[in-house]
Amino acid sequence: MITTRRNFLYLLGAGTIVAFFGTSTRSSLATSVTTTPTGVDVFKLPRLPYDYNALEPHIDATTMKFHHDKHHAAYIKNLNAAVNKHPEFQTKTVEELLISLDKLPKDIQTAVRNNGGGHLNHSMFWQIMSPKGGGKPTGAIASTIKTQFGSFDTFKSQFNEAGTKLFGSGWVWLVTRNGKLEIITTNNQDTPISQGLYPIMGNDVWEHAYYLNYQNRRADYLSAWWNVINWTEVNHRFDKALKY
Ligand code: MN3
Repeated sequence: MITTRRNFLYLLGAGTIVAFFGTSTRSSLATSVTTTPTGVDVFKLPRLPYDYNALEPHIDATTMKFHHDKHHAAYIKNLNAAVNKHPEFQTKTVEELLISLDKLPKDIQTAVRNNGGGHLNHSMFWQIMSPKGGGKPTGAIASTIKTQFGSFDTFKSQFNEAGTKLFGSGWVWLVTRNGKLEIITTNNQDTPISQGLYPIMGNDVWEHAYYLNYQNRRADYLSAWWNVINWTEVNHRFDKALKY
């Protein structure tokens, strides 16, 4: 399941998808002048960049398989169904849709918020984990965490505490606000980019992310998750965050 489609996963844009899947999609969209659903699904499920069992023992293969193949796939399906109702939005990237939710037709705002958010959040999630991950942070994110939180351990415990205290389903994030690192949480599939904040990294604390292996022990899952963090990718996203 190794993929070299890093940019594909990262950009998630309709245009990018067309680049990989050929131009027939774009041609049919370009000639579509009615609001009739075209039946063309522009958003595609990105491939996992590693095998389902690659993150064991921290995240088990069954959880990964259901999480990616069922949950993420459902967000894609529902996002496509939403934009297919208004084909003029099929050319937007998922980020563009989520940044301007209030500009979308009322009848698809909630569906795009939930399912576009689910697509974007999970696409990031697969990338910021790696079977070769874990350990202490590296590069610029390491020094910035040390400067702003005092130590990696302090940062990690604040991040875990935020994730543990989040009631119900949602995400815990590291974002930048005015150039400074900040830990925030969002409910459901809400994404920081809808608040104008770029997510450097985020952990999924929906029960579907951990319940098979950890049952109700969300704190144990949050602790174990650091063993699979891909600091190279986190640094890449930190760089983007500073320019966002
Ligand atoms: Mn999830």
